[in-house]
Amino acid sequence: MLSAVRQSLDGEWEFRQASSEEWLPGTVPGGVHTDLLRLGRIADPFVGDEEARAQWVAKEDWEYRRAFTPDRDLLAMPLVFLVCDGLDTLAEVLLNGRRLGRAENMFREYRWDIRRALRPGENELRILFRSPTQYAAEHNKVRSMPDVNNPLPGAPYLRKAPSHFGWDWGPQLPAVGLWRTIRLEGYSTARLDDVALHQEHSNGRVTLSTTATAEIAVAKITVGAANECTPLPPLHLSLSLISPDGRAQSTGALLEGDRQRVSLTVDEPQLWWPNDYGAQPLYQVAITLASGETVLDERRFQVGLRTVELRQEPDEWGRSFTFVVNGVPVFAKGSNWIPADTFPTRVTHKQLDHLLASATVAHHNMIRAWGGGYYEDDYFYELCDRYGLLVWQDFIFACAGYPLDDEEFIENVRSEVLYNVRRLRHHASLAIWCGNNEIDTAWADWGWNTPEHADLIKAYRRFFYERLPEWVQTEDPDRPYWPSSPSSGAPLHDPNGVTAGDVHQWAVWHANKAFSNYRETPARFVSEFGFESLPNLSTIGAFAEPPDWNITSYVMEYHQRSPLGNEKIVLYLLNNFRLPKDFPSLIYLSQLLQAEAMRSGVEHWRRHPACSGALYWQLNDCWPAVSWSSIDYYGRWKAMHYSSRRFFSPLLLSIEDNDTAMTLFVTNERLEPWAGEVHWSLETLSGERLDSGQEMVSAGPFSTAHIASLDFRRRVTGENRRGVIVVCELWREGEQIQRTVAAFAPTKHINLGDPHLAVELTQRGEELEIELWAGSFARFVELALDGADVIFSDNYFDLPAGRTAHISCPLPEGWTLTQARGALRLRSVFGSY
Ligand code: BMA
Repeated sequence: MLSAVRQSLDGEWEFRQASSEEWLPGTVPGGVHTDLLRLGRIADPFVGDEEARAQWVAKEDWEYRRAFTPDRDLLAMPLVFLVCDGLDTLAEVLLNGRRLGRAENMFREYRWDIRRALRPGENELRILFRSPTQYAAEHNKVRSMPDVNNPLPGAPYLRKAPSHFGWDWGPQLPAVGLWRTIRLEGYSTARLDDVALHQEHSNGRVTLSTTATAEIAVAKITVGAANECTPLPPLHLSLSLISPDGRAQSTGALLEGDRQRVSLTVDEPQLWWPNDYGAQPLYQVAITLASGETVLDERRFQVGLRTVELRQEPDEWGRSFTFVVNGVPVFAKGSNWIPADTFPTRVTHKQLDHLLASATVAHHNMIRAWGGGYYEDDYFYELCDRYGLLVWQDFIFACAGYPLDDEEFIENVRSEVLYNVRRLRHHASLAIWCGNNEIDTAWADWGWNTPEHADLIKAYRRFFYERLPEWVQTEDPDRPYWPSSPSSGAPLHDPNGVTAGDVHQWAVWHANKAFSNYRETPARFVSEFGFESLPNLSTIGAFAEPPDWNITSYVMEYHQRSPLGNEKIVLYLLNNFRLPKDFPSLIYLSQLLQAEAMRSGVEHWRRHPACSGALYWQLNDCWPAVSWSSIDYYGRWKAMHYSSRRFFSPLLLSIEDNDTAMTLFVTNERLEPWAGEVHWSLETLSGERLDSGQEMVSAGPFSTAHIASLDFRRRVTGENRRGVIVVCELWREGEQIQRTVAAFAPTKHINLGDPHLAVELTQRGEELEIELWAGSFARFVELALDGADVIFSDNYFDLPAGRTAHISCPLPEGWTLTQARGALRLRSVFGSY
C-alpha cells in the first residue's frame, strides 16, 4: 500500500481583479481569460477583432483564492508540500495569510514545505498574479530587447510562452492563472526526489538502471525538534519492469544515505522504432521507495528501448546531420509544433491525440516542439512514444534577445531546465534538446549584431554554448544537444548554412522565391520551411460573418499576422492559378499552393543524399487564422496535410520536372529493398496517349533510385504544351501503388476542360466507399461532405482522364448512404474560375 497522500486542490476557486472587491467563480486549472469568457465578462477573443477588446485583461493584476480542509492523514505527516505544476506566471502564494513564496516561471513546478503553515480545519490559499504585460513593458523600458514577429514589448524578461505575447500566426493574449494542477502532498518518512533512468545497449541486451535520490523526513524532524531524533529507518529502492508481452522482472537495494542505483538486464529486448521504421513496444517501469512493507513513494514510466544519436560526420557535402536510431540512419519527416491553443489549459487530451495521430498517419516520424511555446504536458510525450514520433525539443527561447547576463534570470532558467529535463528524459521519443529558435541566426544575419548588444551576445554565447549544454550533459548525458535552430554548431558562424547543421529555408514565402527555389540549394537537415493558406470555410465562419468572406476584409486581415501574408498568397496564386471566381475557390487554391510548395521541397530533399530531414512549418494552430498550419485550430485537415501523407510516404515516386525534361525517381525509406515497375505516359488532357513506357525499379533500403530521364522536347511543342501531361504510376504485382502527374505549363495555363467527374458511393460497414472517374484531366480533386468533418483516405489529388480513384471515409454517425450521396461535394481546379 502506498502511504503517501495526495489531495487535489483543483476545481472551483474564486477570483477577482486585484483592484475590485467582487469575487467571481473561477476554475483551476484555468486562467483569467477563459474564466471571464465563461462568465460572459469578455466576448470570445477569437471572434472578429474581439482580441483587441480583451487587451485590458493581461494589463491587470488578479487574485485567486480557495478554502480547503486538509485530509486528517496529511496533518500527521512529517513531509507536507503544496505543489503547483504550473503558475502563469508572476505569482505570490499565501497560505492562511502567510507568504509561502513567489513564482516567476510558468514552465516549472513549485513545491513549498507547508508543514508549519497548514492547520486542521479550514485553510485559505490565495494566489496573486501580477500583470505580465506591465512587468515586461517596465523592464523593456530600462533595456529594450530586440525581437521579431510582433510580440508585445519585453516578453523575453518573463519565463512565459513567448508566443503568448503575439506571433506571426497568433494573437496577443498573454494568459494568466493556475494553468496546471495544484495539490497537497504528504509523505511519511521519505519521498522520491530525482529519479533518472538509463539504458545501455550492448550485445543484443539492454541494461536498464535507475539512480534515485530521496528526500528524507527524519533529517527535517531533527532540525525542528532536537530531542525527537529518531534513527533513520532502512529505506529500500526497487526497480520493476513489465515487458510488452507481460513478463515481469525486478531488482532492488537499500539506500545508501539518500541515494541508490539499481539495474537489471533485459534479454531479447523488443526495440522501439520511429513511425514506419518498426513497432513501438513499451515497457512499464515502476520505481518504488519502501520502508519494510510500507511503500513510501512510487514513480511509473512507460519506456521504449532504443538508442538515438545525432551523427555529424565529414562527407562530400560538408558535415552530415542525421538522427540514427538503433544504428539505423533515419530521414526525419515531420513538422513543427506550436501551442494547440492560445489559452494553454483549454488543450484537451483528445485534441493532442487528434493532432499527433494525424501526423502519424501522414508518415511523420519527428515533431519539433518549437521554442516559442512551452514544454508540453506529459501526455504529449506519451503519445509521441506510442506513435513513434521522435521529438526535437527546443528550450523555450525564440527570435529575441534575452537578459542572459542577469544571474537571477539564469538561476530561474536553471530550475526550469532541471525540472523539465528530469520530467521528460525517460521518453523514448525525445531525440534532441535544442537551445533555442533562431537566435543564433538573429545575431548573425538579422542586423542585430550592433555595439549596443555586445553584452547580450557575449552572454548568449556563454549560455547556449557553455552553461546550458553542461546542465543537459549532467542531467541527460545520453541525449544530443544542439545550440540553436538553425545553427552550424559553432556560435554565430554561418547558422543557416547548407553544408553543416540544420537550416530554416524561408526563401520561398518570406523572400517570395518560386517553389523551384527549394531545389537550388542542398541542405543537411531542413528544420523549417513553410507556406501559408486559408483555413476551410467552416473554420473561417467561426470568426468572420459572411459579409467579411473576402481576403481583404478587415476581419480576414485581422486574422492574418504574417506581414504581407495575404499579398504573398495572391502573388503566388497569380503565378500558378487563374484568379478564383469566389471566396471558397480562393480558399481551395490557397491550400493547393501550400500543398504544392511543401511537396516540391520535400520531394527534392528526400531525393538528395545530402539531406536527412524535412520538418515543415507548421503542423497546427493556436486560434482560427490564416497560417502555415497543415491542420487548422479546429483539427480540420487542409489540402497540404493530405498531400504530406503522399509526399512523406516511405515509398515515394517523384518527378523532377525541368521544362520538357522529366526525371523519375523512387525513394525507398524502408529497411527492405523495393522492386517493381514505373509505368509512364505522355497524354493529352482527354487521355490520348502520345508516348508511353515501362521502367523496372530496384531501390535499395534508405536510398533513392534514379528511374529514367525522359525528354519530351520533340513531342511537346509550343502548340500542345498546355494540353499534355506526363502520368507516372508505381506498380508491383499487378497493383497500382502510387500515381503522380507533371505538366509542361503552370496550372493557370493548362487548357483544362470540364473533367466530367463520375462518382459512385457505396457503404461497407461504417465506411463510405467512393469511386471517382474522370472524363478528362481533373486537376487537384477535392472531396467534401457538407455538414460533416470527415477525413478521407485521400484528397486533393490529380485524376487523369479514364482513371478511377477509390477513396473511403467514415460514414458520419447517424447518417444514411442517401444522405451522404446528397452531401458529397466535388471540386477541381477547372471549377475554381
Ligand atoms: C519561423 C519560426 C517562427 C515563425 C515562422 C514563420 O522562423 O521559427 O518564428 O512563426 O518562421 O514566420
